[in-house]
Amino acid sequence: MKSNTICTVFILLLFICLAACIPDPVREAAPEEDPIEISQEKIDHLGITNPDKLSAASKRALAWPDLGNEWFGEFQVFDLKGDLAYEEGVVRRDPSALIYEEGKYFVWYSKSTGPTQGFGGDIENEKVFPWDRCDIWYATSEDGWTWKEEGPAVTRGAKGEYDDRSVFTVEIMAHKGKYYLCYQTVKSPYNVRVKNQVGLAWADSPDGPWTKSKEPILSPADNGVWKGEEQNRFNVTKKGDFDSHKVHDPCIVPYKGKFYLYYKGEQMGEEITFGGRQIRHGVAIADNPLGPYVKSPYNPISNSGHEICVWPFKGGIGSLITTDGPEKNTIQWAPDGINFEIRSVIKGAPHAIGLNRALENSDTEPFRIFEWGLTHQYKNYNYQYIRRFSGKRRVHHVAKGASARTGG
Ligand code: AAL
Repeated sequence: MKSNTICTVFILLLFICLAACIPDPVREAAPEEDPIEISQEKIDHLGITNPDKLSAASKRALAWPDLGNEWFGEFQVFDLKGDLAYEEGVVRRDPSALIYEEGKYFVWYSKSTGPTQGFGGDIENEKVFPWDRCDIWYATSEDGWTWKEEGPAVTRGAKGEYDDRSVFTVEIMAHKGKYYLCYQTVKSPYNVRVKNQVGLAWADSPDGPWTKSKEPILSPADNGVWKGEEQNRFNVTKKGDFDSHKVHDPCIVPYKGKFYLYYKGEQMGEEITFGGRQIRHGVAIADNPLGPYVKSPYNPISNSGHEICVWPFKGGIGSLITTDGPEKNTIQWAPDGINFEIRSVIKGAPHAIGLNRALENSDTEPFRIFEWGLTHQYKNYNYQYIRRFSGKRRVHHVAKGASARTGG
């Protein structure tokens, strides 16, 4: 062999050796999958044909936490009687939770009158939303069906105050013999870029009188940047945090010796993403009911939802997620009040639910909290009214004429 042939062969061999030693980046990037632990019982329960050939769906089913069907259920909605029955020309919406005191249920809600003109005209004098120009009213009932409207509880502030335009979407917390209402506030002028805040009022009795906080207890994040001067809420240079535009639907829950204020965030430059509007929930925590409330660094704590509907369950917090986002129509639970996981998917729940706090004491049946409560419904865009829901776990699927025991 000539010396340059020997040299070529040597170089070739060297390349082959080097190539064998260099790790294959594609192969290395795909780590070995952890083998899934599968018991015969589980395979039988899930009806898997061949455990050596698992579809993506079967892999997900095998990875599910051990859940029964106790988080799954269905809802029905009914008309109320008395003063909360539908009334032409009046908006009653966003009922608070119900509390039971001195033999009566109490509920608070947003109330306004007259139709909505919207943002097209004279926003100084007209009504831009059904929840514009609202005050917070309350009603009582002995049986939860027939209600007596008792009068206003918290009214709008004087001109120039942070709540001079509307006080609305209220929640109640009863704690150690005192009562706290938290609610959304807007200051005039109500244009599409106006920031919305949260106010608080407290009293020694559910009938008041209520003392209002001089300042809001929660405000939007201040890190979004509007683009241009035009009143357009979609035009931004920077969107900012999930709650850079509005903090809405506040609900305070006493939890682990502190006060967790759950709320919905609306973001400047909100988009429609998969599953609906970009709505996410956050939480702010205080040592005292009156605050100061400090936003959790883990916010947002949901990627979906709309009105806040939260309740204590089994040492953690349950949350009903409706309306917007990829996880809408799910019930979620967080063992620590912050890290929520999906526990069930439901057909669709009544909107703006006011939970019945008198049902809160079950630690074994998560769906019991939905036995009955209040919700609101749109008669049309101008007028909404309060109704009653009942929720039931789904435990049977039975053909006509068959019994729940034998099926068919
Ligand atoms: C409600 C709530 C908030 C919104 C509007 C009034 O159901 O989510 O209160 O601002 O709709």
